Amino acid sequence: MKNPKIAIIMGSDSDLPVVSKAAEVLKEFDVDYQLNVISAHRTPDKALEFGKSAEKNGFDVIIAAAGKAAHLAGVIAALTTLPVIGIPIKSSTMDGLDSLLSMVQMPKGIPVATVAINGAENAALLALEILALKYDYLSMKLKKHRAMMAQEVNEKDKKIKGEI
Ligand code: RP5
Repeated sequence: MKNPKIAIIMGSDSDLPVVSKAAEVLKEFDVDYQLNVISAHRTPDKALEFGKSAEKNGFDVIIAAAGKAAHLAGVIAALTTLPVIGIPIKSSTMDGLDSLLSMVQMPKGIPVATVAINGAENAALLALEILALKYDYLSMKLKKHRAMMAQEVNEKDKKIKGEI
């Protein structure tokens, strides 16, 4: 079986500070990813080419981040049957609500799994959960990750009791 591969695309390099958090999660899980800046509005031909060839290029899941009139995830989802996870990026004027609504309100037939505004870590984790259906070792790693999170919460619980 080939190694899992995720595409992370973003509308602008100004999205990178948020998007890089998804890349960090994938690094932690040792999963390959490819990062690209592709704009549905400013480089429509590149978006079209990427979406049409994503499956042939060996990607399993696509994470698409965009802000403002955030159409990138929806446009890519229209061009492929690979799962597309959208990250609405918080823009300066409307706090990301514009991006969220542009991304989440897809017409029936073309789903985009939209995470929270700036929810890059969850986008990566959701991509890993999708991949874990096919790759058992990722399912095991995800279970360990959940157990670690629970342990951290329990430690915080103990700590605050000692403080008051
Ligand atoms: C969107 O417009 C991008 O995804 C970005 O969030 C926003 C602003 O882009 P820049 O003007 O900073 O390039 O297409």
